Amino acid sequence: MKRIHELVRSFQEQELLLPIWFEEDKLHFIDQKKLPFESRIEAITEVEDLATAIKDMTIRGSGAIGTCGAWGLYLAALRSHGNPEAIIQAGALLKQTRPTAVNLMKTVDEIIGIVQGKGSDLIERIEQKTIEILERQLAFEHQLGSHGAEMIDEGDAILTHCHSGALAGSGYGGRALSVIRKAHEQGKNIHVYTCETRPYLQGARITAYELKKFGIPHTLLTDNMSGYCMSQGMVQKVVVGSDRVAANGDLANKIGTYMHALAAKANGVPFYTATSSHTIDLAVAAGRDIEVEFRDASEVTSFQKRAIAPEGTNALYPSFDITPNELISGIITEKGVMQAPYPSSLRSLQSTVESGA
Ligand code: RUB
Repeated sequence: MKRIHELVRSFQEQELLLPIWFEEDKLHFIDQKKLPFESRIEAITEVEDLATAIKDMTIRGSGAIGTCGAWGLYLAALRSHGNPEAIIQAGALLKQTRPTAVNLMKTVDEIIGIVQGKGSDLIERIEQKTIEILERQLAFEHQLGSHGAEMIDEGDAILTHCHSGALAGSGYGGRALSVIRKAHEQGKNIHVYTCETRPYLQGARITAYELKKFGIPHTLLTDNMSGYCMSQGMVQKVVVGSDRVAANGDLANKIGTYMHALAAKANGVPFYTATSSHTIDLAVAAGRDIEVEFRDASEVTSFQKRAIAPEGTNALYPSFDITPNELISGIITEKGVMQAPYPSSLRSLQSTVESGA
């Protein structure tokens, strides 16, 4: 039987950029708000601190917060000596942190689904489930990366938005950057345009940081430059992540994604989302039913605590937008690239996943 510390050691031996891991009885994670200027590692022992870190975006990205569901409940199991009520409460707390990304909800539900009995046996079962989830998520990154890389041609310039990379996932390349990293590893000569992503600048701070680390040529754009670049024939593909995909293929992703999808459609540039079957939520019929997180307006009127607008300026911060399915050329998953009509392709993907085929 594999133990958590063996899993962490094996992850650390691979070329991974882990967003979160367990060591010496503490959960460790990289403070993504400080990147790339500081590589600060936080170490915590309470699930409440993990919930705060997710809420304030110290740890972020739909895949990474999905694995936080598993890590958080493993921590809760240890701290409570396997008390089912405490574990269920911890799950409820984590699920309240960020509403749009579905992976966190699914991972918490998966673990809560095995909470019966109590004591050391329960801790051990949660440890095994955590290992299963973490290994599966990492395998997805390699699989979807390989399927997505088939969509990338020699010489392509690929535009991406926000940060759908290793630190937003399980350490290889998350979703969009798994596609890009695999294409690069295959020797394809590619270039990436990374959009800065106002107001948190995940694209400028974290995507650029990872692309530099992986040695992938890239250029930073502000979000409002994508239409111009596409109209000039500078971009051959758009690849972004997604926080939730509805049953009809509409997707929720970082605010600004919809704008890039419209520009891509107008300029004949294929627009893909790289994701996993875990992010597809068949319980939600269409994008309009996805809850979009609204964050505090102060995150728009200031940057790194410095005001950028006159005091008292009203601002709005919908953190995600919805890209309708008709703008999407393909949904890249660990099982292959799903094509329109999405209601049927996503349903058959889900039955393949459920049957374990
Ligand atoms: C949103 C973000 C990405 C998604 C999708 O993050 O970075 O849009 O998470 O990418 P946040 P992925 O609001 O947490 O910064 O599918 O790889 O998670």
